[in-house]
This record gives sequence, C-alpha cells and structure tokens, in this order.
Amino acid sequence: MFQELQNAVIEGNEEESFKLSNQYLSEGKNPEEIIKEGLVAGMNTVGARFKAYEMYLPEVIMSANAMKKSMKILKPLLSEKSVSSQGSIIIATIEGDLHDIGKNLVSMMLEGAGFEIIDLGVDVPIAKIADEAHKSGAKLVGISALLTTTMLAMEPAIKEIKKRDSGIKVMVGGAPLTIEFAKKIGADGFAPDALRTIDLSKKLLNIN
Ligand code: B1M
Repeated sequence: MFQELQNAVIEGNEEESFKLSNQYLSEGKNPEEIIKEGLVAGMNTVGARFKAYEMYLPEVIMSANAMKKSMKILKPLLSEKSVSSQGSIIIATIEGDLHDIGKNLVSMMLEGAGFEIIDLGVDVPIAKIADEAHKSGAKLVGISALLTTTMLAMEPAIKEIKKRDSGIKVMVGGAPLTIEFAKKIGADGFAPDALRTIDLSKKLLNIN
C-alpha cells in the first residue's frame, strides 16, 4: 500500500517522500502505519541493498535524509501512547570513535518505532554514558562502534553502567561487532542493523 513512499525513500528522494507522507495524511492514513510500512520498510530495503553492495553510502545517506524529512511531519502526530509507552533509550558512539551514520540510522528507526531517543553523539566518554543513563532513568543504553580499536572500550562501558545500576540493559552494534563478541563483553544484546534494533529494544524492555 505504501510502495510509492518506500520507493521514494529507496531513491533518496526527499521531496517525493515528504509529498507522499503529506498526501497519505490528508487521505486519513495513520502516521504510525506510514512510518512502519512506508519509511521503515523502505529503509529496510536500503539496508539490505547496502549489505549486498547494490547501493553506495552516499545513497544510503540520501535515503536516511528522505526518511528524516518525512519524520518531521509524522513524529509530532504520533499518539501520546506510541511516543511515550515505548520508553527512552540512550544512544552513543563510544569514546575515540567519530562514526555516526549507523548510529543515526539506528536512532531514526527507534524514534520511528516510538522510542524517545537521548542521543549523546560521538566520541562519548564511558563515564558520560554511565552518568546520563543513571540521570535520565532510561532502562536501555545502545552503544555503537565502528573501529576494531574503539569496540574494546565497550566492555568497560558496560561494566561502568551496570556498576551504577545493574537493572539497565545495554545493547551494542556496529560493523566490526559479532554476536559472540557482544556476549563475551557482557552486553545484553547485539543487533546487526538498524531495523533489527527495534525488535531487540522491545525484547530488552519487555514490550510486546
Ligand atoms: Co571510517 N573506517 N575511519 N570514516 N569508515 C571504517 C569503519 C573502515 C572499516 C574503513 C576501511 O578501512 N575499510 C575503517 C575501520 C578499520 C578497523 O577498525 N579495522 C575506518 C577507519 C580506519 C577510519 C579512520 C581511522 C581513518 C583515518 O583517519 N585514518 C577514521 C577514524 C576516525 C575516528 O572515528 N576516530 C575514520 C573516519 C571516517 C570518516 C569521518 C571519514 C567517515 C565517518 C563519517 C560519519 O560517520 N559521520 C568514515 C566512514 C564513512 C567509514 C565507512 C566508509 C562507512 C561507515 C558507515 O557509515 N557505514 C567505513 C567502511 C565500511 O563500513 N564500509 C569506515 C554505513 C552505516 C549505515 O553502517 O555504521 O555499520 P554501520 O551501521 C549499521 C550497523 O552496523 C548497525 O546498524 C547500522 C544501520 O544498519 N549498527 C548498530 C551500528 N551501530 C549500531 C548500534 C546498535 C545496533 C546496531 O545498537 C546500539
């Protein structure tokens, strides 16, 4: 039903994505449906094509921007329930690491799924991640790393977060990571891509 919007996202066509989102809204379509079945489904295809070397990074960024532009009008329309009931998640790229394209995609997908995202940015010191997790009351922290050197800082980060509050769950992701590595460093979960981070977050926060 939202194939045209999916295509606009896949093609990275900001104007078309924005126009179609407005059009669906004026036709009375539900904003949550537009996000899930149009924008997120489109980004899902983008992620799969990027992995299969069928799309290049600049194209992925254009797609993410198309989604972002539509989210500007859709997000304020999400019902109070869908915005707040999913809870908040702290997101950060670990210290020493400046890569944020993947982290931003993860944040956008989670926002689209109704989570409140507290994005701490890139090169975030371990103590700051632990402080913010504690202060905000968020029950889930997501840490991203793109370098084989910086991924090593994830283990002490998880230890520090859990030392302050053992109830906080930590998920990790980023291209050099594997599920085995995530388990070894004591993470509660690992997601290989932005879309699968939604299900992982729901699982870790016990949301059906
Ligand atoms: Co960098 N870089 N880079 N870089 N860079 C890589 C990672 C590298 C593999 C390139 C290469 O050599 N082939 C290599 C790392 C090698 C290694 O560690 N073994 C590398 C290097 C070496 C470097 C520098 C050291 C280069 C230098 O200066 N000599 C330097 C380091 C800077 C630093 O961080 N301190 C550097 C710098 C840069 C730029 C600034 C130029 C730029 C980053 C721009 C930015 O992010 N704003 C950049 C880029 C763009 C890349 C590549 C080309 C692309 C990364 C990317 O954005 N991928 C990358 C090569 C590659 O991966 N092909 C490379 C697209 C993105 C959508 O995928 O980030 O994997 P990804 O995110 C996915 C999943 O991993 C997952 O979901 C996302 C969406 O599906 N995911 C999560 C990510 N985080 C998650 C968190 C989760 C869950 C899922 O839960 C919380």
